[in-house]
Amino acid sequence: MAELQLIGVPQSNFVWVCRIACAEKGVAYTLEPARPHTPEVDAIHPFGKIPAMRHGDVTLCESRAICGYIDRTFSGPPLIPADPVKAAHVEQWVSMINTTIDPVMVRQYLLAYFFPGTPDGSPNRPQIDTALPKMAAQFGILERTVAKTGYLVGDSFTLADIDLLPILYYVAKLPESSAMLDSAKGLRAYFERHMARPSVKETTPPPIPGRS
Ligand SMILES: N[C@@H](CCC(=O)N[C@@H](CS)C(=O)NCC(=O)O)C(=O)O
Repeated sequence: MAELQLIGVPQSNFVWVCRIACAEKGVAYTLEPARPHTPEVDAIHPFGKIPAMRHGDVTLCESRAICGYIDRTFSGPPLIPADPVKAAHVEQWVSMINTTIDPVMVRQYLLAYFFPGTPDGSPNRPQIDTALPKMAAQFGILERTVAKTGYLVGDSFTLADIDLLPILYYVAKLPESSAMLDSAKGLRAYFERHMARPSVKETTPPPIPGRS
């Protein structure tokens, strides 16, 4: 079978999600560390975003589609449970993480530190301050959810957890969000426990050049 190629810089939380998925399934892959809106990416993603994927004649974009393909194509532990209710709950969380949590914690808050767009390069305070109350609410929801079993869904590690961990990894490095994570003791324990999984440890990206 052709080798799977993931395309995208490893620091992207969505590229990291796909790499954890491969590691969980034991799937070999190569990583082409292309930035968004470069020819390799634009050839696959109509909006030039990362990750993209090649596997023989198959090309795909969007982390959810890529992880679904990896889950169905390769053997290894399922990333999405066979049980229809649990599978729907995983979809529900992946959707909420991608459409509600990532836009606040990564696009709004994290990028206000890493790519602030301010004249002197200092953190974009108005953008950070707007994100903080929304993040506090999201930390509370996540804390209550993982309190039940130590996972977002059911009692096993799924694509929902895979989707969340890279986001928590990044926000744990920044002041306000790391304080929020410390206050959410169950979520902090969830984070530490799952960050120690080999699939997560071995795919942890190097720092963003010049930014951490
Ligand atoms: N829904 C997409 C989001 C991908 C995404 O936003 N990737 C970022 C990097 S983390 C990107 O390519 N940004 C460039 C852009 O939005 O133009 C997925 O799940 O793959």
